[in-house]
Amino acid sequence: MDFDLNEQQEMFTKGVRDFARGEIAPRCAKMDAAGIIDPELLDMVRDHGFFGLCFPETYGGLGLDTVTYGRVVAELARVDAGVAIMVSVHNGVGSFPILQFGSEELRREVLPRMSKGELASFCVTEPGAGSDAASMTTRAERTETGYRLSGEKIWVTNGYHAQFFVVTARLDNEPGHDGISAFLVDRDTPGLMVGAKEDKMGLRSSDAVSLVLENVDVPGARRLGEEGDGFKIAMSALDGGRIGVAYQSVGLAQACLDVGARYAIEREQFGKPIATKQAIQWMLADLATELEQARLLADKAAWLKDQGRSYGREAAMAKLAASEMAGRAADRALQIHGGYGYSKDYDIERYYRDARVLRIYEGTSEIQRLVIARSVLSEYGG
Ligand code: COS
Repeated sequence: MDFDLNEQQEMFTKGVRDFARGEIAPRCAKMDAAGIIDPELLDMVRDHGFFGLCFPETYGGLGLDTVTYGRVVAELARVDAGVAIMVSVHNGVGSFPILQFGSEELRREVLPRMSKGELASFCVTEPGAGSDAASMTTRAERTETGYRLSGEKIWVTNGYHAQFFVVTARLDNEPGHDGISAFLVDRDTPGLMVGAKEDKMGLRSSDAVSLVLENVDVPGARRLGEEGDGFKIAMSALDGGRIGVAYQSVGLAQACLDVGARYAIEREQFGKPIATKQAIQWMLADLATELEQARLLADKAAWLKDQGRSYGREAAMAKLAASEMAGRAADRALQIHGGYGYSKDYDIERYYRDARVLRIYEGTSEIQRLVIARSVLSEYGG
């Protein structure tokens, strides 16, 4: 067993760390206040190839393995978790359905454009269909040339900038999971309306919008997989997406450890740095230990994916453990800061807000437990 990254992975990770510190860090506070990514930074992210991390080189991407990709997401999240989720959604749930289930012709048409920075998004959640994704009501009906889609999607990450929307819809009112199909919809398709951005508590450099589809005509060639495959496509995309969120959580928790430890060393009370107090040391020790546990779980899930082995259960475990850990990490690091941590003058205030959604999106902690429990019970005949 080898826990070291190879030389290329190390180099790549260091390059991303330097980019994040040099270009993203100076912009974080402003982007958080404005609730939007700095357009200049978006161009830089695009030019540096962050939107083609996981695509094979034949489609213009960098062809990274999942472990390296995870390190990239973590390094971004260590500086700005919003930028990290933008990159992660694009490379994960936004493009995986095309890479895995699109026709070769569609892949050749679309993936090079995505690699160059035309953003992708994933549209499953609806006002009445959150954790129970299969209860979606967005409709698709067959036409002479393909399909016509109508309905509403919400919490579409990247939707404000996206050119491509992976949309799931119920075909011909067929009930159940098998009634759902998946489609790739271009932004400029008549009838597709991108709604206002959510005014979110955290991850404010990343956008999430609602999407209204009114008689949106989609060519048959833009269906992903077979008719009725949409639910499974969405679920398998989420398996990979959850690895991305696990690494995002690891990166954010690392940021909490960074600022918590530094503050503890600098801050003096009772005549000494608070880092000399056991109460503070134990918080840092627990944070560092849990962070390491979560990183190992994320690496295991990513490694399984790279081996072409089944990874849904491990992805759910990694997402559950890492997102819950990031919440505790932010809470501990804020506690170490005392009253100052409650002020916007310190990064920990943003980390605390950013950490909260990790336990919710791409499947709540409760859904991860459900996925894990079903997998465990099935081993015992349950
Ligand atoms: N990959 C491939 N297929 C999968 C799958 C996966 N990860 N998970 C389930 N399926 C298949 C099942 O095998 C089943 O197939 P068959 O009908 O052929 O047996 C089918 O999909 C239905 O599965 P299941 O019965 O488990 O579906 P449920 O309605 O019970 O839903 C949960 C399962 C709750 C796990 C699912 O709805 C879920 O993940 N919800 C959370 C959604 C989410 O994460 N939303 C966030 C969106 S991004 S912000």
